[in-house]
Parts: sequence; C-alpha cells; structure tokens
Amino acid sequence: MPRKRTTRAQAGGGSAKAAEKNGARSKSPLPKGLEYSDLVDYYTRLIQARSLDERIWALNRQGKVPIAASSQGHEAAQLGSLLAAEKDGDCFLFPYYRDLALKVAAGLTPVQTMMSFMGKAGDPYSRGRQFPLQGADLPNKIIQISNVVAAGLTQSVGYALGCRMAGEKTVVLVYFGDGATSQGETHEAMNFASIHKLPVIFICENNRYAISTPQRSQMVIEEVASRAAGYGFPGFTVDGMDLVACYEATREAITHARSQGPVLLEMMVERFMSHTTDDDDRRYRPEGEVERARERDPVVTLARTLIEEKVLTQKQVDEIAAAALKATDEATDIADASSPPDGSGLHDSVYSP
Ligand SMILES: Cc1ncc(C[n+]2csc(CCOP(=O)(O)OP(=O)(O)O)c2C)c(N)n1
Ligand SMILES: [Mg+2]
Repeated sequence: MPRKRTTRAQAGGGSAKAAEKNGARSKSPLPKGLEYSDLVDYYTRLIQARSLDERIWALNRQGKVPIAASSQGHEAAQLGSLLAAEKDGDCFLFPYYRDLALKVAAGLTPVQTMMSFMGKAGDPYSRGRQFPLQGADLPNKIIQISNVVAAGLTQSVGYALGCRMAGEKTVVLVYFGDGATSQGETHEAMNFASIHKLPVIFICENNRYAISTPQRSQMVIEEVASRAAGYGFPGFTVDGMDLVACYEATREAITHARSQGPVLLEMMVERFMSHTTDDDDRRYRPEGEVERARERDPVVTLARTLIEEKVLTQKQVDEIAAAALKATDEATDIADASSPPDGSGLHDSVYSP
C-alpha cells in the first residue's frame, strides 16, 4: 500500500514584489515548479480567507449570517491543492461546505463572499437561495451542488467521465471530510472511478471529527488513505497543515490522475472552530485540544517561516493583514446594505425538461 508522510518545514511570503525586494533566499529548497512568489501570493490569499471567515462567524452572532461552516485550520490543505491545480491550468473543483478558503482563493471576491453568507441577491453561487457558497461558480471552475455528505463524490466522477467523453484532459479534484468516507456514495464513486481509470483526485480533509463523532467511532483503521488499496489505486497521507506538502502531493497526483486514473489524498487538518455556527464543540472535544492544534496554524507558521527566510519583514506581514481586514470591512458594509433576492428570479436556473 503506497503511503507517504510529509514533515518538511513550511515556507511562505507576503507579496511577490516584497519577496524579490527582501532578496529571498532558500534555506530549504522549494519543490518542483514552486517559486517564493507563489507562496507569497498564496499566503496573501490565505490571510484574506481567514479574515472573511472570522468576520462571518462574528456576523452570525449578530444575527446577520444564518449559518456558516468555517475552514479555519483547513486552509493549508485547500490552498496547497489549489496551487497545484492552478499551476496545472486544466483542473475542475468539486469542494464541500467547509471549503470557504478554497473558494475565496480560487477567485471569489470578498464582496461576493459576504453576499453569499448574508443571503443577498449578489451571491454568485445561488443568488442567495441556498446555503452559503452552495451551487456553482463556473467562472472559477467550481461546482458544489449540495451539502449532502459525500454527494459531491459521485457528481465529480460523473463530471470526469463527461470530460473524458468530450476528449478533454481535465483533472477533477473532489473534496470531502473523514465522515463522508462512511457514506455508501464514497464507495460507489471510488469504485466506478477506478474501473474507468477516471482522472479524479479524492481529497479527504481529515479533521478526525464528523460533527461530534470522532474518527475512532467511524472506522477502525488509522488512515483513510489505506482505503485506496481496496479500489486498486494509490492513497497517500499528507500533513494538511503544510501548504507546500499539500501542493507537492497534489501536483504529483494530477500527473498520475491524468495518465493512470484516481488518487486518494488524505490531508490531516485541524478544525479550529465548532462544526458550524450552530454547534458548540466544548461539549465533546477534550480541553486544550483546539489550543494545541492552533500551534500549527498555517497563518502563524507560514508567517514565521517567511520572516525567518527573509522573504518578508514583520511590517510587510502586518500590512498584508491590514489590507485583508480593510477588504473584509468594505465587503461587509456593501453586502449589509444590499438587497436579498426579490423573488422575481425564483424559476431561474431551475431544471425544466
Ligand atoms: C447524507 C447526510 N447525512 C448527514 C448529514 C448531516 N451532516 C452534515 S455535516 C456532517 C458531518 C460530516 O463530517 P465530515 O465529513 O468529517 O466533514 P467535516 O464537517 O468534519 O469537515 C453530517 C453528519 C448530511 N448533511 N448529509
Ligand atoms: Mg471531519
């Protein structure tokens, strides 16, 4: 059974220009195809996503956002894999409800994000008619039809088959949680994709919880990645708190998927917040668990490394945070002042045979 664990140190940056200006030097060489300017760019996207995520949680407590699932702690997995997909240039994404950072980094603007979470007509996914960020964002090559756990896996496999039939070389990345692997649809999707050698990368963001159910109550195996052997394709376990490791694993998986068929990547992440804004994880998580997990927060570790590597100064890191906060403030005000859907488009985008 192929397995891989990555322990390499992270590296990151602030703005591409800043990386050049500070004379970035590489203590630990970056993997193939990766430049410091990429890490600088993705660090900046990560900070924007985190800023929006934190604001959304606060707006829920003010009664302005009905419900939200946070990606805090999952960002390195989401952005590392996206970086590989963007560099490839021909990938399509099927995220799940916890992939706010992925969607923001893929091109969703702060204003569009806030429109969606506040249920306003400016939501590009469903025009404020569904759960936040649920529907499709085709300009950014994203489909997430529903929050039904594991439903995205079969849909993504069908999409990959469609691409194959159309003669396209697209690789599909589908994201899901550890709990989703207990669903029958996961088996159906993986088995079908393997039989037809479809170009699908199954990305499990394993935070070891399905709401309040811990992993040990979902499966007796330690690694979800080991399930791939049962379907006859490779599976790897990756440190999902390490953006570079996730980039590297996904880059290799894209090459494999396009030429030989599916890959399962299990990215070990930490869920910093409760399951959703409706949940209180203090009722079921051991005391201190989240605090310990936060020591591996990619926001902190990436900033620390890029400063140590002299890619950025502390001042530049602070400027990135300030710019993100400003964009979040402006987007909040714009979305707050805008209108909900007025009902006239009720039948738009609804399937009619
Ligand atoms: C088919 C189905 N069953 C149950 C639910 C309720 N539900 C929503 S999220 C969730 C837990 C999923 O956990 P996991 O897949 O590990 O993802 P995570 O939220 O941890 O990222 C459940 C049971 C659902 N949405 N769909
Ligand atoms: Mg989970």
